Amino acid sequence: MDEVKGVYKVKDLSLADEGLKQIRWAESRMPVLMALREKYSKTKPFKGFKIAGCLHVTKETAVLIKTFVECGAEVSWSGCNPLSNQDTIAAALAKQGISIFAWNGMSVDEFYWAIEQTLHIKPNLTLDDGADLIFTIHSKHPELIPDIIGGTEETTTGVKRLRAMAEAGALKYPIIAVNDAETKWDFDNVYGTGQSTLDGILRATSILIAGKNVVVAGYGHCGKGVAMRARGLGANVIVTEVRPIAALKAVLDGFTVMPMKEAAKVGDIFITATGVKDVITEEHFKVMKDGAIVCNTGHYDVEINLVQLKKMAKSIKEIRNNVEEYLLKDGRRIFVLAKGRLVNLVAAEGHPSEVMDMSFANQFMAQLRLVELFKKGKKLEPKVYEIPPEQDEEIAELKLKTMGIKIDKLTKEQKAYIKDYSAGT
Ligand code: RBV
Repeated sequence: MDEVKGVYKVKDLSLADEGLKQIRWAESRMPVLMALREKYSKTKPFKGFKIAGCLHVTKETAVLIKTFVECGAEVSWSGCNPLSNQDTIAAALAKQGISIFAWNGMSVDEFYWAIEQTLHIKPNLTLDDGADLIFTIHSKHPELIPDIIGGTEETTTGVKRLRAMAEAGALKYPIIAVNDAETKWDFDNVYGTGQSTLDGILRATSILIAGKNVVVAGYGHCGKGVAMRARGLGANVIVTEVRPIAALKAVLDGFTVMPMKEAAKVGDIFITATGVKDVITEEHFKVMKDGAIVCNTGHYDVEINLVQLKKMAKSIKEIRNNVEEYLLKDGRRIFVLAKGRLVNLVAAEGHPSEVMDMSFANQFMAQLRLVELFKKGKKLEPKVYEIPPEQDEEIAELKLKTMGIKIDKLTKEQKAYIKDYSAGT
């Protein structure tokens, strides 16, 4: 482990060169965020502001961190999942003088220790993925709250947690729900999760997907993306749901829908994407086929009940990187990927850079908005706020521009027509 107390703690600083190469690669695929970097590095709007961040330490996150730094911010960072940090990236960031506390394979205690370290800068802004940083501040360091002007949240699970906190009157500073931007959730959650989840399964197992029964639990944005990509590789996709509307959507999208109890008997690969706990439990493990593969792509490792599976197992052994074989007392084997944590970030590299380009452009703009409001003396109530629609449109427009795609514009007459409620047949 390489450490300078209070500044960084990473696995191995000598991995920095490899990390730098990966960051450069991501930069070349993230033109929107790079355009924002170029624009705001001139005026440095974040000068004098300190950001504590808690988000997967990946090459894309490094591009975001460097953008904040080049635009004047002081940053301190930790990962938002014990198994998703890339040691090469953490080393590259530490080497460039960024305060970072992250390594792959942290224990849960180390995970919270790392969050605590990032608070030493006494942040004015927080950036979360899953709300663990915000929650730590509220529960253990309320003395920091008066200096915090606001925060942003990256993911569905975090936004849900924060809305619950706000409803209970427990949220003490304003949060912008980056996840809920159209240019985040309609892309990152669908195409990002879809591709990277299959990527994680393939890197971990190297199996053939064609012809397999792939069970996708949850047909929200993430589940939809996963189902779509599994079908693209030739799988028979079965969806399980609890919400009637989502189930209907899955049916009309051409997927088979059935309860998990039924799906458990026929599935070859199970992927949970629900944000809810106990989606796959003992009753399902009991009827699974020998050789079934289970994994999760939801934010927390609660969707597959591994405590119960452990109790059913005679032995557990790692048979490949990120693949654990649970040999059950009745002789069947169940293979668990990435210890039930986000398979796309643990076994692969997370969402592709092109899609994180929009998510992180939203993060950057949302943080900038908090700073600009603060500079204007405007104080936001401690609530969860949406991204303004103009920001969404601007990011989509920029993204299209970088892709060289032009679109039509409404004429004056068309604009008037849209507003004219008297116009019928
Ligand atoms: N996510 N980040 C990456 N490559 O940095 N990949 C996925 C990356 C984010 C994504 O935005 C999602 O909302 C969150 O991780 C789930 O923790």
